[in-house]
Amino acid sequence: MADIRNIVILTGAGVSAESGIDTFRDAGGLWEKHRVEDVATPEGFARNPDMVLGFYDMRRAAIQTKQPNAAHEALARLDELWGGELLIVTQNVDDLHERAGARRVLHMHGTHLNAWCTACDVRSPWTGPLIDRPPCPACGTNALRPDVVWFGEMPYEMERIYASIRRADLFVSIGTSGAVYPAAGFVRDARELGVRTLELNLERSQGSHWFHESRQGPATQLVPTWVEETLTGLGG
Ligand code: BV8
Repeated sequence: MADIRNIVILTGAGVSAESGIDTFRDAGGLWEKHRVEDVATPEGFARNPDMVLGFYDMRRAAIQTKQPNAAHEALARLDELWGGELLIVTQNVDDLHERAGARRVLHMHGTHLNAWCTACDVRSPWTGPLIDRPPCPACGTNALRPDVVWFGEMPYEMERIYASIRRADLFVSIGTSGAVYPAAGFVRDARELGVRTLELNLERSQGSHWFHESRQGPATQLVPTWVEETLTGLGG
């Protein structure tokens, strides 16, 4: 453990599941109720913008009624106390990491709490609905879309993510199925760079074989334990 200084943590929907936010692929998950192609692609948005805006309005309203859980809180504590480099790369579009107090957070798939104007390209903080086509706060045009990365679109800050993985001593993946790229490929990139890799997930993910160690269980149990180990220098 002594030689671990720089840490990259990838989180997915599983870290917010115990806060009552639906995951995508688990039983009763979002993709059981909605066709990905219809609600999370630029083509789906062009075909039926009301369906897509309604889908994200529902989720944007829902996350504002949820609270961070013990996993978010433990990661915020690690962020506060860790003297080395640390970056929480989240695939989640909720703000629970930040509401728990984490600061070194990067949303590679965007956030529910911004609206993105397709006319002037400005991203504005947003908590209300978009389905009634409100004007852009910057240019007044009625061309706002959710600030999330849809399938076929380039995730955000990829260079910053790869640079952090190149400098990392430890890569930890929490609550993600490893089903969606490029995020699902980070563990392999890290492994090939000689970085130590650890998975904390309810069940083994699709990329589980790439991890040096894989622990199964709920994030609210696994994450506080791992953070304690890491802060007391006992972790692996
Ligand atoms: C792109 C935002 C070009 C929107 C999302 C290579 C091979 C094959 C396909 C591709 C490839 N490269 C690109 C593709 C295409 C595609 C892709 O990967 N398709 C898949 C389906 C095969 N990727 C893209 O289109 C990406 N863009 O590639 O651009 C490019 C190419 C190269 C380099 C750069 C760019 C864009 C993808 C982003 C799409 N947007 N979300 C929204 O939120 O609505 S993806 C969305 O699903 C999430 O953000 C996340 O990324 C992904 C997976 O979800 P998870 O978070 O993992 O959730 P899931 O439900 O799947 O799993 C939950 C896990 O938690 C489970 O393992 C479960 O066991 C665990 N769990 C549950 N409860 C708990 C728990 N764990 C602990 N505790 C608990 N309590």
